[in-house]
Amino acid sequence: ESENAGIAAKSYAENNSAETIFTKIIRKEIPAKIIYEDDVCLAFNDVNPQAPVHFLLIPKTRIDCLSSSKETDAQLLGHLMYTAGQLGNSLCPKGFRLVINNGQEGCQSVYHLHLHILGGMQCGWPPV
Ligand code: D5M
Repeated sequence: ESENAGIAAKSYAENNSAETIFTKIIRKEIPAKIIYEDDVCLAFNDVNPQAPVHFLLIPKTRIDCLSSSKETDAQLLGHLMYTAGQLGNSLCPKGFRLVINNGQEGCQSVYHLHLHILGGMQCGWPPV
């Protein structure tokens, strides 16, 4: 059992160290419509928009998903949340929605933490 745990831990570590397509966007190796950038985060339009305004905000340092973030990431997470509010308000002054998909049942497909900011339309509730 401990051997299996070791294998699981290794494959998680390997998976966790793998880059995603967002790393290439951060390095400007593939194109994206970048709408904001600072030292620690980057915002760019979603390639498959689900609203008239739909962009993603990501940390430049990779965290694979929200639930794997550490307490030491709290300042970065706060900066992302604050920045989402500022960008959302400037692009969607009448309101917007913030979404973080987390893990399989959360419908996460890219394992580099990202905040979806959606707006430019009337949102509904419940969301699903
Ligand atoms: O959402 C991942 C999101 O990432 C999804 O809405 C598409 C978007 N995406 C994927 N590749 C790109 C590129 N290259 N540019 C811009 N946007 C992209 P999730 O929350 O993981 O389901």
